[in-house]
Amino acid sequence: MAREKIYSVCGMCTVGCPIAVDVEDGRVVSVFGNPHAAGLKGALCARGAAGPALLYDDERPQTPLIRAGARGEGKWRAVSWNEAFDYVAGKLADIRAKHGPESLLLSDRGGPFVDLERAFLRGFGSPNYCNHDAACARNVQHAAQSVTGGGRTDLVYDLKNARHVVLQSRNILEAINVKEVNDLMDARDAGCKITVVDIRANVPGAKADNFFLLRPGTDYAFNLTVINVILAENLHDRQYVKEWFADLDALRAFVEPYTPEFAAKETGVSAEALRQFVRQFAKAAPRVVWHPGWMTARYEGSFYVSRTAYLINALMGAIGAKGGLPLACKPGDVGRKGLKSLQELFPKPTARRADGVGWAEGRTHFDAGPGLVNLAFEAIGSDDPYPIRAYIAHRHDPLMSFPDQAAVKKLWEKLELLVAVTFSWSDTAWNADVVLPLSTYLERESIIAGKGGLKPQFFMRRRAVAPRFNTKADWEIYAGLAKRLGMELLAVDRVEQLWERQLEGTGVSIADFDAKGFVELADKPTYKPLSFKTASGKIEVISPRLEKDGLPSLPPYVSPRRPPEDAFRLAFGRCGLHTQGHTVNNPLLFELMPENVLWINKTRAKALGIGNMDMVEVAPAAGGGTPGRLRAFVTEFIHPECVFTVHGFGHTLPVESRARGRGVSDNELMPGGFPRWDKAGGAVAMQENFVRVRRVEA
Ligand SMILES: Nc1nc2c(c(=O)[nH]1)N[C@H]1C(S)=C(S)[C@@H](COP(=O)(O)OP(=O)(O)OC[C@H]3O[C@@H](n4cnc5c(=O)[nH]c(N)nc54)[C@H](O)[C@@H]3O)O[C@H]1N2
Ligand SMILES: Nc1nc2c(c(=O)[nH]1)N[C@H]1C(S)=C(S)[C@@H](COP(=O)(O)OP(=O)(O)OC[C@H]3O[C@@H](n4cnc5c(=O)[nH]c(N)nc54)[C@H](O)[C@@H]3O)O[C@H]1N2
Ligand code: SF4
Ligand SMILES: [Mo]
Repeated sequence: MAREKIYSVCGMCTVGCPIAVDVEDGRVVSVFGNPHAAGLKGALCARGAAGPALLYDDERPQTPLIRAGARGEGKWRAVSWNEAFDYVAGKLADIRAKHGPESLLLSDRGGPFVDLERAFLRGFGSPNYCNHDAACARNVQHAAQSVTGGGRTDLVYDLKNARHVVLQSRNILEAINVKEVNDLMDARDAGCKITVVDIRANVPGAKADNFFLLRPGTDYAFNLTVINVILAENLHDRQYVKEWFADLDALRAFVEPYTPEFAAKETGVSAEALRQFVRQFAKAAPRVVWHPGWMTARYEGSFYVSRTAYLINALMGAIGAKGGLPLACKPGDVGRKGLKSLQELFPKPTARRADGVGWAEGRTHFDAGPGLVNLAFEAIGSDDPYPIRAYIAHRHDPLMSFPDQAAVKKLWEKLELLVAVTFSWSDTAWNADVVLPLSTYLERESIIAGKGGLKPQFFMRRRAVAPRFNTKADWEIYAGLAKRLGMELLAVDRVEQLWERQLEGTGVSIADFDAKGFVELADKPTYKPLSFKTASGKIEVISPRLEKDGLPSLPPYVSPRRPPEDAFRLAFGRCGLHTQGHTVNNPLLFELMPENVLWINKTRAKALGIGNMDMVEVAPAAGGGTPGRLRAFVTEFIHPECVFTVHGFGHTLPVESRARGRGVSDNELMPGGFPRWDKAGGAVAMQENFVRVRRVEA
């Protein structure tokens, strides 16, 4: 029997944990956490362990497909790769000739490997690269930039060395990054306190020293009050603040009215409990982390919740501190060279971005890198500032991840070419003109990726087994298109050609990845000295970038709208067993969790005659959308003003025999929700929707 152990990278979510894959006679028998990866402890989450079930599932696109009926009708013509490449490249060339290279939009899932598709887009001549983040963490990214000048991943959450961690809208034990979970649990064993601020008792709530059940949407009032108490009681790090704050007085004056008594009325948290908590928290400074959140595409004001979280960290002296949020090192910070960018093989496109990010009025403060894909979709619909006629959704499922499918499909009607590059079926793939099936992560290699942190590193995804079907790796897909579009530099035959180019000048060779699957660029953690890339070189309470776009740095708190008396605000989040919408049909994970349930407050349920596990119908309070049916989970541990469900269910595709018809899609309960977004943070605001719930016969 031929046995092999292959070091690679998990692809069941975008965290990308290092894995060790056991292969016997060309078959994957198990996947574990890479034992060499510090902090992982050889573990993976349930989704990571279910990777082989994805590989050996037949319910995924198995060969390139070209649409034979209307969009979304499900009629396909199976074609060879040659035909698929000729078709897509031919269409792209026509569209470029008619509308210019900027008429191509490409969006992806973000993450460590995006340099490849970005290089393709740039080689084609288009500036219109977007990632999914307008439905995820853009508010955090922009909040970090407005306070510190750097992005959210330029700071590390040093959970392992922390003494108090606040999880505000951060479900760290269910919305999993394995190393973070291990680090936090180690810290807790060593006495670290955990405070959870949430609208329901999530799993972290069960491990918390303090748990605050907030009225949904009042986090900003909570944070302003925390700042008020810190400053009123002189609990801040005075030395740090003197050195690193550009304008503390502005903050002091602004928070004055936000007393604990004010917060009590808004948030439901008692004034005394809040005061006690702030004192306890400040005692642990600077080894504290006030988590600025991750999935924050929730409210029209979520940006300011995140922004004040960063300001609280700064007041504690935690930004830059061990056990707080130290600065992430890049290769250059530890005397090494970074990977050579593939994008830079091609000249920068000259056209301005279609989403207006970086140049249009009100959008100059946004980070141009991955733009805002929701605004790019609006540009497709309006032809403003110019026509977009081709769109490649590269491992991205916008129809499942933005509110109101019908609204998004309508915007896409003008597209002459819609291509989905994906390893599983998705609503977006089903509605595409061409499906280019990607090999699963166990059947493909990726370009080399770099990761910043206290110990920056390079890591490599290797192919564990040959593809089971007629699918390809992403580098093979873009090489196939590049060949036909005259982009020689990407038209490679072997992945090593790309790897060698990436490693040029770094002093690292391909063989160096053999031992562990990754190469660390430093021997020990480096805590970099503080510096900020803001205009003042300091922490900025007043952000010139925001003000220039006519946006307040700190707007007065506005109480969130209350739902009509018989309705609820719709809240959502993660569970430990699934990734977004794309694992529901995984045979193993489906068995463990086939559908979502609706969390509903006990008192409210009683008034509606709803008992635990009763079947209920949930429908948009304003009408429209697609009402759905699911079981009620009746509990006192959710705020009465909202109901909650896990995102990603309610699949309708006939090609997913398990997931189809199980549970409810939260996105379809948000009719008219697509154009609602946070003007300061850039993300869509998906928790601004109200629903009604009634009991129905099972
Ligand atoms: N209503 C509501 N909407 C939400 C959310 C919510 O909680 N509620 N969550 C939001 C958040 S936080 C996010 S990040 C977005 C997510 O939305 P998306 O960014 O669209 O992410 P996925 O659902 O992970 O879809 C990625 C698609 O790419 C395919 N794929 C191809 N290759 C790979 C691979 O190597 N790895 C992975 N993981 N996928 C691959 C998957 O099969 C899937 O179809 O949705 C957002 N939308
Ligand atoms: N298992 C698993 N892990 C994942 C993912 C996955 O799909 N599955 N997805 C990954 C991705 S893409 C992301 S973005 C992250 C998401 O990571 P998180 O953002 O941490 O995860 P969520 O569960 O979406 O939401 C966090 C918490 O916010 C709470 N919440 C909702 N509304 C409010 C509010 O108004 N105020 C407060 N204070 N809390 C509120 C929810 O109840 C939930 O407990 O997880 C990542 N990890
Ligand atoms: S958190 Fe889980 S699914 Fe995500 S990369 Fe790590 S093991 Fe894989
Ligand atoms: Mo996300």
